[in-house]
Amino acid sequence: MDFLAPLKIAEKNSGVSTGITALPAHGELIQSHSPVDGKLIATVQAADKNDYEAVIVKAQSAFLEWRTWPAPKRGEVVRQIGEALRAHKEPLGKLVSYEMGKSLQEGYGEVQEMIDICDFAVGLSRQLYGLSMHSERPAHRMYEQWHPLGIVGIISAFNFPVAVWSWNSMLAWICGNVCIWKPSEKTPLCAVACQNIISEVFKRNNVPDGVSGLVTGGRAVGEWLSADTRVPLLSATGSTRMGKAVGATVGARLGRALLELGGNNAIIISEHADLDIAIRGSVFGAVGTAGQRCTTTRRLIIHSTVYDSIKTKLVAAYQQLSIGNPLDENNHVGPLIDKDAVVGYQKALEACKKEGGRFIVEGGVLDGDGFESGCYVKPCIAEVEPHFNIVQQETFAPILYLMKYNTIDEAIAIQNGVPQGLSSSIMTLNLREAEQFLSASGSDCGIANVNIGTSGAEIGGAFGGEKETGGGRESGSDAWKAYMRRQTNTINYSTQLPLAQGIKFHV
Ligand code: UN1
Repeated sequence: MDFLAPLKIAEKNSGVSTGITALPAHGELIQSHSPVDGKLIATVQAADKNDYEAVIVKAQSAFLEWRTWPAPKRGEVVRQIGEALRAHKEPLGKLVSYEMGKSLQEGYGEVQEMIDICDFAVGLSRQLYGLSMHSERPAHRMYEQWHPLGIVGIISAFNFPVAVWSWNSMLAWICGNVCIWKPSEKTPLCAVACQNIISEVFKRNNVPDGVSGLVTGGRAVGEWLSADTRVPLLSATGSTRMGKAVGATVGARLGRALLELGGNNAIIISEHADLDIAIRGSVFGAVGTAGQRCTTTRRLIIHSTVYDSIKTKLVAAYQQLSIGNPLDENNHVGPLIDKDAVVGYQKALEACKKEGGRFIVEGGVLDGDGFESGCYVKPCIAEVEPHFNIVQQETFAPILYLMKYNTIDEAIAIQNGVPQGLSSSIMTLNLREAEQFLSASGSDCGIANVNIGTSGAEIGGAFGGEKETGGGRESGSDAWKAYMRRQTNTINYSTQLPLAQGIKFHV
């Protein structure tokens, strides 16, 4: 593969590193097979408990130095990482596409998202502002400042194998933290490639070795990070089931968890919608990344007066979709990540039919030429009732559920009537209903859009959601505050010791 060499991916790779140095690894051997063609890309040796310890110890000592670097100087290192990512955008985007299975355009888009967060973090490195307050006591000054936490653990998912790590690590670094990354064991080569790219930058800048730890592995590594009191913050992206386990373990030790979990995102299509925008937004939202984004559009809540016309247009649009090798830019939809995901998709189709769902675009697994990996499935559409069990769940596959509404209040209630709360949209040109959707009595999600689909958020906003989505916020706005500890400082420069609240105390 032409894109492996510039990323320094060998046939056998260590999945353990301290940022500059790849350490010998002693855990299981992970074979990374591409869902695109089923071929073995390369192997990665995972971390065992001793390897994990070595990375933690190195991270602890690196933190002692890294936290003393001025934040803008740390930002300068992140600026150079952004430059290195620009230089590697093509091979890294291709690797993302080949190892994970998303379309090449989306692979490039993911690397672009990394570059964008680098730029954002560079600016932020000069803006880690605290407030200053007026003290109630004379000749006293009161202010707050933000300090780094220490080791930030990052558990990332297969579906955004590089971008979500960078949202966390770039912010964590400019804040003065060191990071330890457990990538998905389904996409370990993307992680090795990122380590290889940044290690050059770190070396050039004399960054202490240990600032960017990598501990590849499965569930056990996640459990070590969750239980480890040396890891004050653990940021985890993945299923709600995983998040509940991580949240419970981190909570039991009173650590901080930043959780970005499942979504069950809906678009409300009003009778006042621009139907062309509504269709395009819905189709990209539902089939982009083969339905494997946490922001994927899973439900369309359609006004009864436009329901039939939307249905006809959707069926026509789905007929135009070409499914196949995602590295071929003529294809819209690539494979699911693996055969387990295909089984999950099939089970969801069965469950939907059993509950009375009617498929207007049939699903199915593709076989034959070009589909040898067994991971390609047909994007499909079912008419359902909002309360169906299967409609309440997140299935990581391109299955779109249609349902009808009559009043905007009813549409919002359906939209909110699921356990998850990540992303949501309304398609409407009507100002009143748009504002109602965005109001406190509107969408209960972390992201609420108007005339835009549910996926494809920009890095500048805080990203995350409510309810079973976990409540964390990553990426833009003031999400950086989650990676720091706040300290309130009061300084007395008077010759007295007045007490707050006017308390008198004489000895
Ligand atoms: C995810 O699926 O975990 O908003 C992240 C989006 C992307 C990020 C998705 N920017 O769809």
